[in-house]
Amino acid sequence: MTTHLLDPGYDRATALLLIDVQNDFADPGGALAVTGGDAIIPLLNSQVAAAHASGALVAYTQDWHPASTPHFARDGGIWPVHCVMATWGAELHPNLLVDGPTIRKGTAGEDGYSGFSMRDPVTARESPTELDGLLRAARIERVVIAGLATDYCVRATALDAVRLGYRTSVLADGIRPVDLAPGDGERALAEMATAGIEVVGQPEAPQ
Ligand code: VGL
Ligand code: ZN
Repeated sequence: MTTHLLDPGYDRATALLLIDVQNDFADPGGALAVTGGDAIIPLLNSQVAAAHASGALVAYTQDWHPASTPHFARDGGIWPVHCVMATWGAELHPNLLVDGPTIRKGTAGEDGYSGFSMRDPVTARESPTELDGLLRAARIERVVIAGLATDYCVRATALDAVRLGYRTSVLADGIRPVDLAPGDGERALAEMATAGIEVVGQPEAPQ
């Protein structure tokens, strides 16, 4: 049995944000399967339990696209068709412990990767999701982020969280990269650390 003792310090002012743990990313048969995406789920579930035990909020995001959007390669973007709203691929992975609100992004065809904001692919206008309002209403000051994928939605959500004034941690063992280019995941982690995000569980680089 594997035990997960990672304790990032949950309390009532902290929210655990689990990003896009959906079939299309986390299931090996998903349309945009992230290597090892399902392997993080036991750790995520133990984090959900630890967060709830300490009175922390747990919230989930879903990438939630219309069937046709400039986000998809066939409509001018870069991605295979994935997470089309109300399909199997868009559902949260069945092994994930879901106990908290879910925020959907991309709903009107927007392109943003962050759980906090969406970007109109034609006008480039940014608009917020409900996530910031939800966290402010719960008096959250700190967020702990894990999920998929390191180099896209985890990165964008974490960078937005810092900009919005939250103390922000990312669980290094609870994320996996798409790695469209080799090293994208590592570069995203370095960028997050530079932005003031605490990377929890990351072994120190050898001196
Ligand atoms: C994501 C690529 C396309 C993500 C979403 O959740 O990281 N990546 N859409
Ligand atoms: Zn997407």
